[in-house]
Amino acid sequence: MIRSRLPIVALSILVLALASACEPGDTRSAMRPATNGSMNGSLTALMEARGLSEADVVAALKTYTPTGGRDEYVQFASGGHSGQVFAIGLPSMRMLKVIAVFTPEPWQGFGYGDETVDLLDSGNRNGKPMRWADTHHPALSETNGDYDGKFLFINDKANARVAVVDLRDFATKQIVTSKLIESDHGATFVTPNTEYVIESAQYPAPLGGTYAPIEDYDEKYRGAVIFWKFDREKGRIVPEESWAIETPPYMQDLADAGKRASDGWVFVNSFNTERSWGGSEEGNPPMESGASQNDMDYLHLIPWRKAEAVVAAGKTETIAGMRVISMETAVAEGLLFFVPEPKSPHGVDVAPDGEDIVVSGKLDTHATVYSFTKLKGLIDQQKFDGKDPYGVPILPFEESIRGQVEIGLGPLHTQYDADGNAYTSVFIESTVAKWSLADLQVIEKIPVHYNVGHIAAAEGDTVSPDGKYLVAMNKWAIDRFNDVGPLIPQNFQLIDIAGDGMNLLYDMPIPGGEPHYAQIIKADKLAPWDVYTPVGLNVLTDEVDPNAVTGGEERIERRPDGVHVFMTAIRSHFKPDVIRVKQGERVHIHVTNVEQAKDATHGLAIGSQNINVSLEPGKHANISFVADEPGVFPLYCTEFCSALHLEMAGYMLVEP
Ligand code: RUQ
Ligand code: CUA
Repeated sequence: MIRSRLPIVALSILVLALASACEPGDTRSAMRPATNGSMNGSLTALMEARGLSEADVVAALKTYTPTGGRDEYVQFASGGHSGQVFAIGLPSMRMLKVIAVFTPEPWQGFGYGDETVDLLDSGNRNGKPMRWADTHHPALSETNGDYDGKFLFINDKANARVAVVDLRDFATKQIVTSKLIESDHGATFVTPNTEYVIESAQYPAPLGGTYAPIEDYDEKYRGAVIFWKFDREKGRIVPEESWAIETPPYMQDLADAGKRASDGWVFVNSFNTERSWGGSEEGNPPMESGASQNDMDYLHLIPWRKAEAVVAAGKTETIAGMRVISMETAVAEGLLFFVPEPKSPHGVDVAPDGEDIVVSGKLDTHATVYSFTKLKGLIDQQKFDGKDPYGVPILPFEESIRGQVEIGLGPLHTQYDADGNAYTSVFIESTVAKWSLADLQVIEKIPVHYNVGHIAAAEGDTVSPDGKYLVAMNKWAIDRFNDVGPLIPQNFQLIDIAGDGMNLLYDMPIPGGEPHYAQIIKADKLAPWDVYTPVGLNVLTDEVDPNAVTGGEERIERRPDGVHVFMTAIRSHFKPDVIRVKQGERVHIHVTNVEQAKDATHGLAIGSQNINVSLEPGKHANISFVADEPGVFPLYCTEFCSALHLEMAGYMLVEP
């Protein structure tokens, strides 16, 4: 990249100006080391000692966040096959939280003994516990096409699941899955008022989890796009009100919901319209070449409001408990159209006005810009260029597009800013290209390190993007960080897009799974709780738990179904702190953290029982297990909550 060569004097003035901008009463400035009056000299010496250029110092000043300072944006990034979601502050690039979603996360007590085990089990498939996921695309809930900061959705590509995270406590509340499909990728994407969460299949399979020989691929294998109905009041997906559309056995890829001009439509791109299914040892081309023969695949266009009416009219069949509009019905009712998209496309990104729809081909050098007005006009006039083998009408390519942008080798994903620019990641080139939506010309490119997948700009896929920052989510990080062995971190690169040029500000290693997509929300749109109120809240039902315990009510009761321990946690004791049971008895611990002080979290761990719950202030948890081994099992608090934290302990005695 081209480094800006600010004169050092100007830089020093900038530093001094920033330093003196703090009010005298600012506690943060009081905590900072005093300047010695020769800032110029010391800054130069420091730069020399650390080998920093002026551009480095400018980047540092733009990202450094003093102690106690807050970030302007929060980025939610998928955690790839860690199964989690990462919350990261921007511009500091500080990791704020790993949100446990599909994978047990001990420090959150997620998946060890309490109702979070049931939550994880609700995502089981074929009765098998699923304790990992491949999370790809987070979606913030939207109101009128803008992030509203209330909920976050995330998919699991490997096991076709969708989770709901409540942003009041940054905690997972629900996992849904349908046996209709076996994997997903076009997930999660929301309609502009979060009426639906979209999950489309990736790898075709017989719908409903049945068997069919792979030679019957064309006839029996199918894709589907699921529209999960979201109930904002309850903060939950309602599976009974959800439905799906059957699609041909192409590999449906990413999706996006129309907005503004294209509100009411959903776009799903696809590859492998060749319907290659591999079989390299059986005389077939391997999947990678079999699936990239055609010059064009199909962008799928679905008018979801119209489809919703067809579902309401009962024109569906039920497969694996899901109401499904068959392909035949979809074609007859005008619910599915194709338009060709070049070549091995990946991703479809609707521009803020909803009029432009951008698709890039991994094996093409262009970004193709479709015009929604043109697409809609062709559909209204029934002007088709034939049908695919399943009878789905195909719109003429040339008449559907506004133009193509010559981007470079391997364009992938596109985001937008506030000034009518688009940004496209260019995988093979390892660059991000900025281009103008108005004249479809590339303005500038910035190199990134290396093999960028998705990019995320601040509110960059809403109706009103902010610009300012863009994060390149790079797949490789070969020479970026201290070596840690052959498995190395992912690399997020923060890019300043506020001015005319793009400037690289910061590299952040992601020590987790490979994040695919992220969304970046203005931090002041988030209003997370400080503590759970009222005390005794069950954080999965959002209600005071019927077994919540208040101070003075602690007790142990023997009931036909086992020993019930009603326990409170408060600095620095559990009450009761001795639990006596007989071998083989079922133990139910109902424990409430009765504190309301911010950050006064306790944990309850019981040795050798695989029990470990996190009790944030006000939270109630129910733990149930069989004390099947006799012995003496210490229990203790896992959070260093006070000076007497080590004393916050007790015993479970299991008498033979
Ligand atoms: S996809 S970059 Cu799910 Cu683009 Cu991975
Ligand atoms: Cu409570 Cu440590």
